Amino acid sequence: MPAAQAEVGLRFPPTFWWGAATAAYQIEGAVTEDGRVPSIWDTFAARPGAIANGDTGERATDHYHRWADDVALMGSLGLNAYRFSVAWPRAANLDFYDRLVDALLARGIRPVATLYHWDLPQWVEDAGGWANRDTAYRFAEHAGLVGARLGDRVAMWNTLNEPWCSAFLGHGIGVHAPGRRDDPFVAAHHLLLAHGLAVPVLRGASPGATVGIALNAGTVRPVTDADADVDAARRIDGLLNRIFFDPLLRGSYPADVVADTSPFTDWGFVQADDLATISAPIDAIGVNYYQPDLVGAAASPVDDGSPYPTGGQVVHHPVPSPVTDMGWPIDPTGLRDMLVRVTTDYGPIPLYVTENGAAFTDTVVDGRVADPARIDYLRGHLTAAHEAIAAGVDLRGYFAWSLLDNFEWAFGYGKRFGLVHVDYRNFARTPKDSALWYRDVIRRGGL
Ligand code: PNW
Repeated sequence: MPAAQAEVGLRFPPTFWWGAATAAYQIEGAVTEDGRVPSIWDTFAARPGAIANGDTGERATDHYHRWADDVALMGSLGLNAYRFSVAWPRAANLDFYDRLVDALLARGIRPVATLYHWDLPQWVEDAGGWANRDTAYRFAEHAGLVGARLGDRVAMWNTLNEPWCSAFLGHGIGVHAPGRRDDPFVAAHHLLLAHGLAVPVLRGASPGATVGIALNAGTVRPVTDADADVDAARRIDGLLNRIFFDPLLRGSYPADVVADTSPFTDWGFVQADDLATISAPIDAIGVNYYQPDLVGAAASPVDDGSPYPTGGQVVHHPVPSPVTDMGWPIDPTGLRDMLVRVTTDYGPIPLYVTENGAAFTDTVVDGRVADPARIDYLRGHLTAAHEAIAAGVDLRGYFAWSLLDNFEWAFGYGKRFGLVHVDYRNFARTPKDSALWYRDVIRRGGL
């Protein structure tokens, strides 16, 4: 029986957005072409030891030159949405994105644009970067520029991708660009302010579009139900989830987070009207989910190199599940629980899974990539997403991370998240078995 007529056990809504996601620096390459200026990731990648194997985004997957083939590939997989990011360093010439958006629409693929997926122009960093409040205003100007060019065609905007990573990895432990160890809380606040300032700008430029933000939300569980472990989970949940969800959707920072973090920051950077700006109404939240977190109280203060500033009071426990090539535990219940929790605590608000996926060591054998573990990962997480819908979550779409194998930040090209394999010697694309499986899921509208 052809796949299209196969039984569908778990049917998704007919309006569901079936997508895949990428980010500019991870796929484009062409870092000196058409007026692109350097970003903090070019600078960071040039720092000895910053990136595994000395990799950089200089050529990446060469998508900047192969975009038309890549859009054709998306069409052949049946995607009806594609989430990409617009490189701020390309602000001087947005022709590439103009053509990309037209090509997507010509194939019936909704363009979903992220305005900041971590590639801050180096000139903005040199003026203080996210530690400087002015950067939020520079970002709103950038949003206006991109909105004016693409706003008539983009279906959904994500202002920022994962401000948690920018703040806590970029400014906390310094494993992401710009590699600073200063105050992640001031960076987080200025990122949120940037988002809030951009929302009305995008609404003006793109009246029909959905406007939102993509957060790396996660489920944080206590290792036992002892009070101290439950309190450790509260702290980490505060530093991962509520520090973003509360200002965005409730207009205030959580009091417990402000209290917990008083040894590290004084929050004096929050100005009178900021929270009103940050909580500008949005249409949807994008959630990027990879793994749950299991935490407990530390018997005595430990420094485990964690990005969460807790003064060493929390320990992260291994989750008893199989892991991906990143060492990240595979636990789809964390996705379901997170979607339900966001809806219960902050909703009802339309949600999109804007990223979900797994790295495995994939190789091409006779023109084929067998990646059954990725199929299991995707099936498990789509099942969890379906459970969330059944529980009343207004989930509107799902974007696999990633369309292509790509530059996995500090891990370089060694970690392959793609549905499509990239051979970095000649940039050949080979859809993995998971891509073909996903195509069939999309055709059937379910699992
Ligand atoms: C996300 N963490 O990054 C990003 O949005 C993607 O660009 C990236 O390729 C993908 O997930 C896979 O890593 C994250 O340490 C990086 O918790 C690190 C973390 C979370 C998300």
